[in-house]
Amino acid sequence: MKTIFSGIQPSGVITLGNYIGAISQFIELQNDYDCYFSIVDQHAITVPQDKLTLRKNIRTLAALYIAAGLDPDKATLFIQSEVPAHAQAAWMLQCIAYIGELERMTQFKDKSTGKEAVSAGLLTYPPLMAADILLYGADLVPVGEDQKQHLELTRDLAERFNNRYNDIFTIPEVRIPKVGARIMSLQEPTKKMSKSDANQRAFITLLDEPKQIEKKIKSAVTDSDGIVKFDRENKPGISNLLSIYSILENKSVEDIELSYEGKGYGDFKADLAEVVINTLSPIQERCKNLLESQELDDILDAGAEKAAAKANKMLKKMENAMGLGRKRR
Ligand code: ATP
Ligand code: LTN
Repeated sequence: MKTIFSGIQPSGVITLGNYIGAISQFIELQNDYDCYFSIVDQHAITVPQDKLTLRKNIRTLAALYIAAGLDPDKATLFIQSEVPAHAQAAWMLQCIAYIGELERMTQFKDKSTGKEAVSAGLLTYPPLMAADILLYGADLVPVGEDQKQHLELTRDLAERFNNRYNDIFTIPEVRIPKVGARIMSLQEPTKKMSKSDANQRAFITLLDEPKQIEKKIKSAVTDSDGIVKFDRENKPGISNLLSIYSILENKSVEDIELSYEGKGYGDFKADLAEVVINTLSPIQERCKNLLESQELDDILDAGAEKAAAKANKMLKKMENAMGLGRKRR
């Protein structure tokens, strides 16, 4: 059975973009692969986080993974910082990564440009991500479009390590969904929807109340011609809303366009709000129950134990390949 690894940062409550681009892929794949899904809290601290909020977001993300359909009997769910091998392997990979290639990452440029204080961790974020993936010998990494460049760097680091030391790493492939790989901001539809956007109206979280969802969709930026038609180039706002509708309702964009012929954006937005609310409300209900349960902690304890057992084996191989410590089995 092939192995899958992916992670989501607990840098806020996850958005509809994370759900469509990442979690729904995970759920589809869990039946056919040996899956490891992580709450990558060490990635989240590459930018400042409030400690109480971070703790809350970690647990909420774990509950949302399961509430959205992840089955802990099929996939391993764990918190990155609870498996120390990630940080240990990340250090070794940082030592073979070049500053120049890290500085070329667009996510680093986006998150550092114009900032006065940029943490070293923001620059060395990709070797930690490479460690996540390579420790499990992942064949496939399901992510949204924005992570493609990080995956390419992971492959380069794995190949460099294999050539320089010992051929121990599987070279992972990226898996990007055909639709929904890049859900856009509701306020600036040429920018991706992001949970850490300063403008709360730019994204819908999985825990937004129906009223908030209605408001955010109603105030989503569109254009002034009033025709519900997909045209990414000239009508990015309405195209993004059409994509969301199409994915959540499993209807083709053409069919949706047809059913709104002669109607305005008001009707379309009201119906889309209903679609989003209907998708999210059962997830929210399950999430609430999980957060109050001991079951969630049991799942995370078992997940960390299983992940560590697998990761530690690869960590040993890495140390042996590089000549760290003393040779042991
Ligand atoms: P942050 O705003 O803190 O950078 P984020 O919302 O971009 O976070 P991540 O935790 O970095 O989310 O990403 C988790 C997963 O969700 C990744 O696989 C990523 O590619 C995917 N993803 C993130 N945003 C979107 C989006 N707008 N559309 C589709 N997929 C997305
Ligand atoms: N960088 C990713 C989150 C992430 C990840 C991973 C994704 C961290 N480690 C390993 C896939 C595999 C992001 O979405 N920003």
